[in-house]
Amino acid sequence: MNRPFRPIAPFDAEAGQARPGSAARIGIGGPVGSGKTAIIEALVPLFQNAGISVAVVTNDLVTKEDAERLKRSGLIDPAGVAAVAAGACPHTVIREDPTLNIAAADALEAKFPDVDLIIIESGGDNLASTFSLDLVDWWMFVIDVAQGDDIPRKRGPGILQCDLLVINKTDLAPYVGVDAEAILAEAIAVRGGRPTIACRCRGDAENAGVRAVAATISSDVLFRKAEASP
Ligand SMILES: Nc1nc2c(ncn2[C@@H]2O[C@H](COP(=O)(O)OP(=O)(O)OP(=O)(O)O)[C@@H](O)[C@H]2O)c(=O)[nH]1
Ligand SMILES: [Mg+2]
Repeated sequence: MNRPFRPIAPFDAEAGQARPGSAARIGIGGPVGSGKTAIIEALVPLFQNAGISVAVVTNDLVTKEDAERLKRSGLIDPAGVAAVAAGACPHTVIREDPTLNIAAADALEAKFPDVDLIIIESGGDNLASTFSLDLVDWWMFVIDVAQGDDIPRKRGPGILQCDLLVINKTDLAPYVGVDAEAILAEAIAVRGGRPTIACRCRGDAENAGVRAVAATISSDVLFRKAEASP
């Protein structure tokens, strides 16, 4: 199996190495309720079926709600899920001082040395939210169509700087008077053509959007060839 290459990693002088193992670390940020956990729930089985082992760190403000949800889901070994309670602005612990999240990811990797991919979900935040590259190698930002079709136009560092922008809940577009294709086109334009995917976690038996997200992670982060992708 190809081992992921980690281009950016915190340096640990005492251990003499950057991190305990070689898992790739990716972030998922985005506004409250945009579907970050739902996308993780859809991604995990795709990766597992492709032989890519996954662990997850969730961030909530003062609870462990998302971690408990994933542990109960039956989709993933509950021991492979860790929770960080941010306690303050969610971006503080994924950007300004990601120590808690680095420690949580390190602990998961120490427990599961063969894990391939660690997904770190930020607590729901605003459009200015970004990840420190001390914490993750790559990060995606999730918005949804029901938040307003002007969201891409409003730009914001989350939308502009992420490695992949995901526009979720396209199934809801007709109910909120939004043209999903127009949002996608505008998002691609404001991002200068950088990766942007529309998806839905409900009502698509083919799961096409989430599969495209998994394929992007597989090629851009795990450096797998298309035929070895989820
Ligand atoms: N209709 C529809 N509902 C969705 C979709 N994705 C997520 N949801 C629903 O949206 C709600 C929020 O989803 P979550 O996955 O909890 O969102 P989140 O971004 O993780 O939320 P926080 O962690 O609280 O910021 C839930 O009720 C999901 O079932 C989608 O594609 N379509
Ligand atoms: Mg969540």
